[in-house]
Amino acid sequence: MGEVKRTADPGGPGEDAATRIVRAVREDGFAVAPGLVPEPLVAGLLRAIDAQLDALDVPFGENPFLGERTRRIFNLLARDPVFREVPILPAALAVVEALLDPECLLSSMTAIEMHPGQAAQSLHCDDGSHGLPRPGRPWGVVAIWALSDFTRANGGTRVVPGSHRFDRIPRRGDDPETTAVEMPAGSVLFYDAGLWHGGGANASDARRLGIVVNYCAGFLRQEECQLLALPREQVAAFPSRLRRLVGYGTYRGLLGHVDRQSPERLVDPAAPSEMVWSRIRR
Ligand SMILES: O=C(O)CCC(=O)C(=O)O
Repeated sequence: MGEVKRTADPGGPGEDAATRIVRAVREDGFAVAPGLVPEPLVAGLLRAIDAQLDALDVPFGENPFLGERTRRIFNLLARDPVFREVPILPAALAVVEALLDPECLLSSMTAIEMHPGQAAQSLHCDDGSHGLPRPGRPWGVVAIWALSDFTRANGGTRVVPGSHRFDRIPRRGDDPETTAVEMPAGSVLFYDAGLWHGGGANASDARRLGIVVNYCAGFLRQEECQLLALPREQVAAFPSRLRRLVGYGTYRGLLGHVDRQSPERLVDPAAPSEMVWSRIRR
């Protein structure tokens, strides 16, 4: 499968935080950025998630993968305006754009509340559905926002360092050595979507809460079809960057166009719309 590295690289002298994270994700497949999420935002997200868990009466998952002691809220952007801040937090988006490119998409965004007694999730890759050759360039980057502390005891995400370089996705019965990611609330775990990983087991007496923010290359299909999942009036109120992240933009001025214009024009007639055709010379 390939050589396994044990730890994320601590970074060289003089590197800024984003460069260090990008380098570690490229080399090790993952990296943790502590203190990336401002405390008031952590508090606002916790309030909104708890309100939605109640309002939607979210049940536990129906299988071991979703987690029989875990509750998930999908399509977060439709639920509360506070979630709009998450995919575009500049310090996090800079890392994602450096690893993918600035025309990447938000693939899905899910709140995960893991209760005591949750068993470990099976190892998997988040780009496993594409069937693209591997190893290769990153097709997706995932940012897990810790809204509570993540520890080995409460189910901190298990990763297989270096496994984004393996030539296949995990199979039933694979049992490689894993590292439990430990990080305080307010940290973000970034990983290459090709990394073997899974939620840990929660053997503590408290819940583990986070948001999984999954980005993909701009020419791939998103996990959540946000063009349909998000009411158009909501999208019209999004900042332009967020509109384009959910799909109201084009890739290289071509993929995703509507009548030769950027789909952002459907929610904002003044949106920029430089298309590939204007660049073609006679
Ligand atoms: O909760 C985690 O730590 C990881 C969750 C995950 O990888 C998934 O549900 O696909």
